[in-house]
Amino acid sequence: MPSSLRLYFLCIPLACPCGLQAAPEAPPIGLAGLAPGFSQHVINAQSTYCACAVDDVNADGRPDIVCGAYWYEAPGWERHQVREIERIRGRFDGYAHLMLDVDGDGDRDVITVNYRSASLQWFEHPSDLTREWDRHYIDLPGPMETGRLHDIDGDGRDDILPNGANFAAWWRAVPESAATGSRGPRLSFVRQELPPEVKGHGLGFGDIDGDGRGDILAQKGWLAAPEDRLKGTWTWQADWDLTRASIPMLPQDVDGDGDTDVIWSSAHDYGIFWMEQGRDPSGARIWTTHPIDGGWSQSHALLWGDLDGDGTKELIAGKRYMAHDGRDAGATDPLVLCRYQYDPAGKTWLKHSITDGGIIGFGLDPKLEDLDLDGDLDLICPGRTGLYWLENRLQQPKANRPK
Ligand SMILES: [Ca+2]
Ligand SMILES: [Ca+2]
Ligand SMILES: [Ca+2]
Ligand SMILES: [Ca+2]
Repeated sequence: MPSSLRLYFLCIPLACPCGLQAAPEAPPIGLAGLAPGFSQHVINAQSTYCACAVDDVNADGRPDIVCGAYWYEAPGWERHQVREIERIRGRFDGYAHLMLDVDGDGDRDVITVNYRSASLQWFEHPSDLTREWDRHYIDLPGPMETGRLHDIDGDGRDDILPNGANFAAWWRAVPESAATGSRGPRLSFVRQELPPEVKGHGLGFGDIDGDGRGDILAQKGWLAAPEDRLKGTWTWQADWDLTRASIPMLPQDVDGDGDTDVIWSSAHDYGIFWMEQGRDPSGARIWTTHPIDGGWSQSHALLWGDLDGDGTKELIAGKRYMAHDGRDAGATDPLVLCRYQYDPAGKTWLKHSITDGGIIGFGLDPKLEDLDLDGDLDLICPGRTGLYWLENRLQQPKANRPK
């Protein structure tokens, strides 16, 4: 553990019942452990929010960053207030930041999925950006680890899929009639129940059985989507029983044999794995687990994308710093971010370190987006050790190009 991180570990407040307070002093930022091909940018070293989003908040053509109480204006990352954020039993609310134009006025609003307030909320992008963003409650269903947007009912519109700790449901985005002069319909969100087996730690969305419909993956199995995803019955398939799994779990055809495999990691312990889909002699679906990396712990959030620009997507994983305030296995190990490329010839994964022993973690909802619009995907990393942009140097940003 680097001495700077050890110092930070000792300084971080483990619980604070007293509401908002100043963030702890962050350690000095070093470039140690950063892989070639990336540049590290400090957006806010004092930020401790665990989710972020990328959106052109001020509509100037440059993507900005939304993270917790603030949005940061590109290209200089000037900080602007979004709202005050409640700290509940030592943690800031906001376990996912999902951008969607909820009120149909043409700008994207931010939906938050929340554990300690047990709420789904959305915050209205104001026309006057000097104002705070107004809060709207969607529902109070119970604690949620985090959540993601997916088109669950197949109507072409994203819905909300949270990872409920003690409930099983998704929220269907329903367009209401567009008001005069609006840019689109205002959305309401309608709770849709799911079989209770989907409760637990772990969540994913994708077509497991190849029928073209997105299924829902969970800690102990998956739900097969019915033809009518609103009125039909989602059928539980108890195909696996994982330790607390990542959010998301990634349904991907890893080995390119035409069926969907599942990449997942142990969110609060060591290990990243993939489960290979196959058939037993009777034709029943079976899963064979293969390790990807057992060397580091707390990879809570996984990303999937073409970071190295070779035309093939890879797994990107990062450690979530202090997921359970030091109680998880490997909680004080160095922070790491890695990408893993499947090698079909060797049937193995090639590991590439992105950062090793640095200050950057992945939190609960990091983002993979082309933040500087230069044609390559960048990593925007929120967490309890700050908010950082890892600039991908595959392409040179246009603004920095010599004239
Ligand atoms: Ca902007
Ligand atoms: Ca809006
Ligand atoms: Ca496969
Ligand atoms: Ca880029």
